[in-house]
Amino acid sequence: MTIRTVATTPFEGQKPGTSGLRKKVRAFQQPHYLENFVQAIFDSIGDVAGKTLVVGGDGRYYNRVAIQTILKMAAGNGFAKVMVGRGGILSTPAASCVIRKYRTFGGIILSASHNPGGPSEDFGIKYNIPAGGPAPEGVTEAIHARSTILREYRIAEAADVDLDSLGNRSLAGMAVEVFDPVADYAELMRSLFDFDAIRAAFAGGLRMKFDAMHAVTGPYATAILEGLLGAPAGTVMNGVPLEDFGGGHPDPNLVHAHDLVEALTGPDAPDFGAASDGDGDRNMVLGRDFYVTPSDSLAVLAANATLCPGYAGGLKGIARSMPTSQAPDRVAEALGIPCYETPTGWKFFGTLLDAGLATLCGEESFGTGSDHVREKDGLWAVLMWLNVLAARREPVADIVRAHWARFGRNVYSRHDYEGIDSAAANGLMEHLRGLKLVGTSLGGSPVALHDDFAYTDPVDGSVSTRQGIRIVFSDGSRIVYRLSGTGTEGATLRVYIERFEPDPAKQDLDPQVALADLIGIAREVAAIVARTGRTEPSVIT
Ligand code: G16
Repeated sequence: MTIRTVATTPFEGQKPGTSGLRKKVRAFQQPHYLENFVQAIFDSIGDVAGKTLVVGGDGRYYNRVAIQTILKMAAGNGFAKVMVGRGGILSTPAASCVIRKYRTFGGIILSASHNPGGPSEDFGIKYNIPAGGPAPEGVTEAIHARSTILREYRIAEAADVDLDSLGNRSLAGMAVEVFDPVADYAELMRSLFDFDAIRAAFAGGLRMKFDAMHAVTGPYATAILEGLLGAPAGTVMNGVPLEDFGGGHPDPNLVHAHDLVEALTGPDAPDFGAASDGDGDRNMVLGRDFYVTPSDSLAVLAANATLCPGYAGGLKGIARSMPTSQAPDRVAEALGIPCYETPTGWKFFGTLLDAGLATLCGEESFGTGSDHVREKDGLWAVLMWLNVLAARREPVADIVRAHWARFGRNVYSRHDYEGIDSAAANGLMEHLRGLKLVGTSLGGSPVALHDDFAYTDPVDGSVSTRQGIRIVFSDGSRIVYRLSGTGTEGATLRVYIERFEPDPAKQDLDPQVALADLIGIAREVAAIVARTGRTEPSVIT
């Protein structure tokens, strides 16, 4: 066995964003680029000798190449064992599940999530800690710092490992276990939800479509929905994972999951529709002719959680990211439990879940999850909805409308301006930071709060600043501005708009109509048209 120490020089910009390092495939294909980052991870996470690591990804282009490199580097750095999903496949929540179940020294997940895949598209890599969640900022900062001074990496000289058949093999003295990526995850889901009731609902005629978008959830959804739960064949659409996601954009929203939206439209449409993203951590939920916003989905699931066996004992708390609507806060208040407001990024939920302060978490960016793993979990959210539907036997739209009637509706929309010039985007944010709005009125509404959101983690005391500009009006309506931390080209401006509507007679309005005045204010205050040259958002959700 030969371990080579290879001389290298640092690359600029190996700084993880909202969730890991995401770049174009061609950036990762540069000689030493991936190796440098992997070595920076191994150098930053403590003594790896004799430890076990989990590795897997969403199956996108470059997944297999990267995994072979990571395996050889794990051997070169002294890991005792690496567990790899068959075919190099592991959804992000399944990776979290396996890391926790087998108490490994964390894992490396290869994904650029909802971003497109293929030779000219995106790739990504992140390290998840032994608790199963994305590395917190302290760790990602250490990895970045290490990447700027790295001079060499260690790699075993060995043949590629067969990733396509289950079993144990050896690579330069290190054990490699190729395992079924679905089995442990399916078992965990079975422990949380009433599979008998859901099976009975399907047998009784509940009709569903799940759009896997040619991404990683295909095998999971097929095995669980069509296999264990007996949904008819064909319930899962686009179920075969492809390296380029079939040329699509595996982002489960109203724009990119248009096949599903079409399938759920009209009087003969199925009762329930759902989609997941590239790596299986996001979800979108639809009823017949009805879209459930991610914020409402979290609120409805929280209010109905005790219908599910895994949550029958009640919730300890709810956590949501700051730009997520305040609908979950109302449920928490009614349940007499705390609701935490964190910055955008699932990594901020980890400490709350570990400390037992929160049970359910969610984000407006199509992320919902619980303390069962330390990632958001697309299929978990779909199964929780199915459990609620099986228990309540009402249409999705009726359940959500009844929720609004009880708690009030937080009418909500997000406007994304994608691929804008980075300097213009930074200028726009600086402009917003510099305004003095408290005490003034915008469009006749007094501004009660105007700040750049900062967060102090209640568990470990760590502080995160500059997490989004908030303009909150005296009636509680909000406009929030952030720049995305997950893109790979230019900048994406996200504008989040929200107003509370307690009157059931007014709750059924189209959010774009109900929020029109706030949307106008949001554009004017930030001078979006003048600063970005965009007259309309690229995506509205
Ligand atoms: C990641 C994070 C999420 C975050 C989302 C959007 O999701 O895990 O917590 O909400 O990015 O981030 P941004 O608004 O900065 O683009 P994913 O699904 O891409 O891993």
